[in-house]
Amino acid sequence: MKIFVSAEHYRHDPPFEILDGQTVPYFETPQRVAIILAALRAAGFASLVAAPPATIAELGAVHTADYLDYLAHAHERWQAAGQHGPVVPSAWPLPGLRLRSDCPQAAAGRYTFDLSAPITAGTFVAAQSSAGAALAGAEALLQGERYAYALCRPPGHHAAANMAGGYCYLNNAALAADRLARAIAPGDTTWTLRAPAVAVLDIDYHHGNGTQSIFYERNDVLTISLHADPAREYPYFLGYADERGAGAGEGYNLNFPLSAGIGDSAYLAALEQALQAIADYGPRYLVVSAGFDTFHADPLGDFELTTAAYTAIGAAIARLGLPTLFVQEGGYAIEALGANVVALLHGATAYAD
Ligand code: SP5
Ligand code: ZN
Repeated sequence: MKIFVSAEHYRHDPPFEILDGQTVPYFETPQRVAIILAALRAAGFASLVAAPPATIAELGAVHTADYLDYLAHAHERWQAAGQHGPVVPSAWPLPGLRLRSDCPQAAAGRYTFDLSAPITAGTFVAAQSSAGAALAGAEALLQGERYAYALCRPPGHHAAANMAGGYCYLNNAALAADRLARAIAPGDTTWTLRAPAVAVLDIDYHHGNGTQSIFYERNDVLTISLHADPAREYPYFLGYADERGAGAGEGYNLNFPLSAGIGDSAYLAALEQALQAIADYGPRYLVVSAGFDTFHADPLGDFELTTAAYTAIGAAIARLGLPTLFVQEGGYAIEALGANVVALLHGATAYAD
């Protein structure tokens, strides 16, 4: 399996986050990549490639130009305004308020939906590097690889077309899915334009709100997410079962909100339903937003999955028989993160046809 690594990820290393009102060390730490890499090497995965950073033009496929300009310059504008430390919003233009100011503090509120996406001097280049890994993974599938794994950091599935949040800045999985969808639509006579192309399966503990919103009105990318019920868990404001897509995309978004304490067997049963929906859709490619914060020991989650579950998840995904890109998302039980990533990839490759 080809593995693409975001080589510049370490340049994003925020010192703290404010988690439910408490200042704590940043959970989404550079150590996560080191731990995953060590586990992959120990397990014999040898084909590790440092991907080039994604260009602004590539990012424009799913992100707005004004948001990319914000991300690229937020930190320098923050400093120029005399602010110290990372860019973090302190006020939001919620309904009833006016979007007039574009001073750095107002811009932070406009382009960030929570307190967990601080921007440091190296954040944008790290995010470009992460997106580059996902795009390189998509290219590998287009070149005929059955599997690729993009070791992305920072993660991406909470990032919308014009908003950062939840440790995410650029939506790596959406960029990969969009590239795959665009590659097969034109000139392909067996598929009409916007015909079944790509499915995104999001197995991070948190709802993939960014991915959902990016593809909400499209029917060439089916988006499915299994996650903690947003009635009790972040991101709270999206991820409910009645969100089914809109316009041409109606019926092409599927959410599986799950209960606290869910274990391996109930989780795998829900996954089977999601996989059946993907099989019914009949895509050419699959992108998996692979988060491991569903693990029983994860400090952010309340699911009870074991390491063995990731092997079973990988195997179940493999049975779809689709060229599949795994994109790294969350996972904060760092002592088990390497083993869990290896378990997922082993589960997939062991059942490859
Ligand atoms: C990529 C990723 O996994 N991002 C997750 C970001 C979550 N940040 C906020 C978490 C708030 C947790 N508080 C939950 C309390 C109710 N259980
Ligand atoms: Zn997560």
